[in-house]
Amino acid sequence: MVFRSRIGRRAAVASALGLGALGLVAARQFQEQSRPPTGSSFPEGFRWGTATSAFQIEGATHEDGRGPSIWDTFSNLPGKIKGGATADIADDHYHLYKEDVGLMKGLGVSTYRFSIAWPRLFPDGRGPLNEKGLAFYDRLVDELLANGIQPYATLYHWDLPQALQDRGGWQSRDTAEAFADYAAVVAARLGDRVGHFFTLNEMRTFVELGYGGGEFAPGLKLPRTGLYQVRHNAVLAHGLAVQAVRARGRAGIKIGPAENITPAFPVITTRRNIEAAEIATRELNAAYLTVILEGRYTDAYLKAAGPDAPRFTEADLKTISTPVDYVGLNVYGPGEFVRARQRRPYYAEIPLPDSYPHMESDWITFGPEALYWAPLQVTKLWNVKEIYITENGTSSDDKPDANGVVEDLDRVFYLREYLAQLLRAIRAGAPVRGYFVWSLMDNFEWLQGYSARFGLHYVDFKTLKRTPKLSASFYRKVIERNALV
Ligand code: IFM
Repeated sequence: MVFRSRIGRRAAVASALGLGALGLVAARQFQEQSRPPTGSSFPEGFRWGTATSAFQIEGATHEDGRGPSIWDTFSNLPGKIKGGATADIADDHYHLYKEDVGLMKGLGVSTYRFSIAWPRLFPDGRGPLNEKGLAFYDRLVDELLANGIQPYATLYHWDLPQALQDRGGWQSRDTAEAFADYAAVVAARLGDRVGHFFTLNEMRTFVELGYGGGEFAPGLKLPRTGLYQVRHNAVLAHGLAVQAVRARGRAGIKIGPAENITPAFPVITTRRNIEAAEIATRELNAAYLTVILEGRYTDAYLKAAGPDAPRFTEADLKTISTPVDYVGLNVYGPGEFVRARQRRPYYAEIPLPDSYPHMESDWITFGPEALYWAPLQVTKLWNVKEIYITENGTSSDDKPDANGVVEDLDRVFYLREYLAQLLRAIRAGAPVRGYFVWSLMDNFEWLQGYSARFGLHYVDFKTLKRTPKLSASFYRKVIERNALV
């Protein structure tokens, strides 16, 4: 069949599907869903990068005056981490950072997202700055810039100074204030060269697992009231840090959150289901992105909290929703599938079965459309003008073969499928400015220790030798052409 015009095409699809005039909308959505992106180029100036975090790669946990973090304490408890691993050496990036910047150069990335270890700068959480700790980030930033790579720094990637946990941790509002003081110092000292910051990485993960389920550091299982308050303190810390960085950094400095959004997918892309998925995404993220971007907790969130709702003031909500320059999204897979329904909450969740296809790490459900729906929903729900995909990737267990080649086809295909959906989102109007693969190299993967490998580079943890995997050459080509290959 030859379609002569877009309208003609829609009408033809509608009629082929047996739909009347009202079916035109559905038919258009049907077409949009099934149409692959035409052309494969990303927008000019699109930022390609890789991401890491301090605790997962740096090692040198006792060096140059660094204080212990909650993850040092936790990972040293027997039975917490697979194989009894600790991050004392990790990738030894603290000493090998020049080599690692070389790996980035090899990929051709224009940006690098790393995190700053709060306990390196303030071993006690507050108090005098440890200059030696800061000097490491001076060296790293200078090395990146000398190689033409723009640093994007995350202020908190879960390594809370143990001293602060001992004084109440994220259960206490003081921690949010201490975080802002630390952020101000970072902005004042690194902000002349670092133009982009992220506040807290994945609030949902460190709060829910660290203070709710107890699986992550500091290993607490707080009652509901405590957990609601920790969530509030985390978003408050985000808002206070945005203000502190703006107050102390140079003019034009940019900052936003890096959150692992839980995106809801429409089970079938009818208009009603698409709208239901947006409503669901807003509710599923009520404690984090929603309150940050709206300055209020949703009615449903407060109703569900009941007497356990956090204590907060109007002033807190204003601080939490201080306008951000962009939103960072860590996206690995679908959150929930939803279908529209006529009565509140106007959506029905269809939980993913345990047997839903997943990658080597079972929590990474394979759902490339997450990179379509998440940025589009964030754009539409909150009128966000700039988005970064601050993490996306998968683990795989591929090892070097006899010729030293690491053929991580799973990762290559995963990245390709997800990037195709990201391109679709950009075509549909999502203002995505950059993308960071998690991760530059294999590293300390929290509870999994060194057994889950997310890197584009294979790391032999005995010799610390880094070897580019097949996915590194795939990514290099994508970057070189600024297009899917
Ligand atoms: O390694 C983690 C990272 O620290 C936070 N986001 C998910 C990654 C893979 O599990």
